[in-house]
Amino acid sequence: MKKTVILAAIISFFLYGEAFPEEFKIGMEGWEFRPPTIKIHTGDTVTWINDDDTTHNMAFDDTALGGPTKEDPYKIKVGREFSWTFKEAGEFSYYCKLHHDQDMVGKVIVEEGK
Ligand SMILES: [Cu+2]
Repeated sequence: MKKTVILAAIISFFLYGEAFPEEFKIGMEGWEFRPPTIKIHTGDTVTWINDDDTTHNMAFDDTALGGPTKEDPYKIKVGREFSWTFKEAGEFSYYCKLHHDQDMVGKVIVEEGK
């Protein structure tokens, strides 16, 4: 992280009493999400990166989230990525529709921002 970003985070924390939004990365590798479960806070962004040698996709179980779901999963080709910012707290399960049968599933646990 750049020094200016860290400084901005510190100032933001003291001025507003809340943490600077963070970005988390989840790899798609060996037909698995790595790590399969992560814990974040509201306002944080998660980026899924396809490090595999085959196309994957991602779909949330929760259709109310407004993101990609079973009907319209987001296709992530090799080397491509997909980002989503979580605005509400909750537990959001997701999966790769292509490899759901192979247990390619994951979960994002979102806690209320501090
Ligand atoms: Cu897949």
